[in-house]
Amino acid sequence: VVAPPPSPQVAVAICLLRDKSVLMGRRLVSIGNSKYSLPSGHLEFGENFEECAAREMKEETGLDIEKVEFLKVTNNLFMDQPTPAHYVVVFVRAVLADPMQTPLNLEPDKCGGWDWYEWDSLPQPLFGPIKAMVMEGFNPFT
Ligand code: 8DG
Ligand code: MG
Ligand code: MG
Repeated sequence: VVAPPPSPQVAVAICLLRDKSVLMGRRLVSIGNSKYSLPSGHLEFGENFEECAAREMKEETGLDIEKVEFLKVTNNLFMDQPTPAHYVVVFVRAVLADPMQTPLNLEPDKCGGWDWYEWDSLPQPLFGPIKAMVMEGFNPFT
């Protein structure tokens, strides 16, 4: 039996904005392990981007979000991984439905914990794709 060729996958990553800060966490999964990244996850069959963003945010942090807006799409190759991967990533921004709500680390096997970071002092090391976007001048606040 021959394995089917791999396919590109679609993910949604969320810039959750609170004052001057965004929510980030340290990845504990193979792609980008130990690097800081935004909450994100795979688009499920039949979902729109806003639904995916709200679902992944709820699953990973317990937070309810609103005002989800499309920002940018990127094409990301991870060819030097043990299992090569190809992601089309839809970046959105959103805000908290309740500004008093605080993030929970609901997938501690995948994330070291969530925290708020000001855009001009993001945590290091950043996950490659978001690092590249920041270096190109991407700013989810503008
Ligand atoms: P799921 O099973 O919950 O659907 O997925 P997940 O476990 O939450 O997936 P994820 O790793 O959080 O996100 C899916 C992929 O998105 C990730 O493996 C790599 C890709 N991705 C990029 N660029 C970026 C980025 O800048 N930030 C984040 N967070 N993920 C990104 O290609
Ligand atoms: Mg995720
Ligand atoms: Mg997820």
